Amino acid sequence: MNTTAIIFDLDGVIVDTAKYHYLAWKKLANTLGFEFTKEQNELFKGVSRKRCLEILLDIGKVEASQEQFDLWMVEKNEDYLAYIKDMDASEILPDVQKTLDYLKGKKVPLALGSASKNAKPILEKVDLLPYFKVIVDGTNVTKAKPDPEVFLIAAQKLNAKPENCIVFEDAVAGIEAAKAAGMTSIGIGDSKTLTNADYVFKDFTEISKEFLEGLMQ
Ligand code: B16
Ligand code: MG
Repeated sequence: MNTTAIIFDLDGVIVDTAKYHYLAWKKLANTLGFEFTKEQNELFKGVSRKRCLEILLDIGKVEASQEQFDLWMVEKNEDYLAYIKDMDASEILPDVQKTLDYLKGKKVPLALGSASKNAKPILEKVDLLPYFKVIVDGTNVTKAKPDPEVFLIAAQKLNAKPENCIVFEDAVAGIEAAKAAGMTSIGIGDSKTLTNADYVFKDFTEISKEFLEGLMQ
């Protein structure tokens, strides 16, 4: 395979922001009078903010007008932004920077493909913005993962054929999106959850230089 581009998801791959999303959703659920568990939060990974709120309200069996729905979306995001306010490079997940440095050294073009509308400020906070030639995030897409749109736009912007792209993803919806785009998918997380991925690693500490080199042959 001749790899011409590598696309990274953000939340759960580069930084562990899932815990902050969880705290913000849990706060809203508790305000509305119900519990929201870490297990339920798994359903929210890689899923757009709007879809997350729809699922949350289903869990709590809460009905809302469009106006109320929009207010809760804003409230959740404000809480999330407060949690990530002081985020810095210490929150980059293990060996991610090492992997980015290695790929940069090999001159492989890198893209970010995230569902988050907060992706750019997060990359700025953790000082990783300069690594990415292209950023495609929740502000650029109309269809959320598992739709392949986010990854296809990234490939197009990098002038790469989808079959020559590799996607690092932690979410089931993200792996499905990569598959639907016709790209090679590498799951970061639990192999029992990410069963559709072409490869799965617990985290980047498990990914060897030899494996990365093999991908680029
Ligand atoms: P925001 P990713 C996703 O990011 C998160 O996994 C998901 O939990 C979140 O709801 C979504 O971004 C939207 O985030 O509210 O910041 O726009 O994993 O695709 O990088
Ligand atoms: Mg993710």
